[in-house]
Amino acid sequence: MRFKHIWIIILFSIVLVSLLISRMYVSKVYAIINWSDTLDSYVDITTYKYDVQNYTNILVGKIHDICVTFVNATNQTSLQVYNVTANSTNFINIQNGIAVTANNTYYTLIPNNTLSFDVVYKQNILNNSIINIEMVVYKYSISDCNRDDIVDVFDAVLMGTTFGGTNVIYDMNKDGTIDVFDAVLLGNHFGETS
Ligand SMILES: [Ca+2]
Ligand SMILES: [Ca+2]
Repeated sequence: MRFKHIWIIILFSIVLVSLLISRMYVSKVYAIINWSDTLDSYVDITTYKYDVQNYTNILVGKIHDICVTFVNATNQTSLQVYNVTANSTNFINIQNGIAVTANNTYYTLIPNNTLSFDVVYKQNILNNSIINIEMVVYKYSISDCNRDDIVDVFDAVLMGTTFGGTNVIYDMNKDGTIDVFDAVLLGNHFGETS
């Protein structure tokens, strides 16, 4: 009898997790921003701030997920190493014109957060070169944990399973803890779309 109950719970959990995963990340594009940085001739310069690009989330009650993509670099043979950073987080490493890590990275930008980009590391750049970065910005309700563009019971379940944790996606009021205040906020935003 007890085994039967365990199997029912396991089956129920598998179905619930499958449903949650299948409903995640329905893309809702808010904006596409292209950034080009023209570089001058430098040789073995290891730290250099240049032409910073900023993007700020000013939407109250909304979050932005930003996907950053390295598009291409012209005059590739002159590009040895680039590091692209955002809020001090290293985003993309590029070697010889090819992104080697962290391309198509998602970054969650909460209200009043600013995303900044710049190339901060260059090496053996012999001629003028251009680096192209594409930012795809998505907009969601601050309580839409699974990013399917509706705040509903699936978001409540996700928040419940992360209760006591610190993950910024499930921490709806962005105070560093997932607790009863987030549950109240989810209640206030229930049924909301982007
Ligand atoms: Ca949702
Ligand atoms: Ca919280």
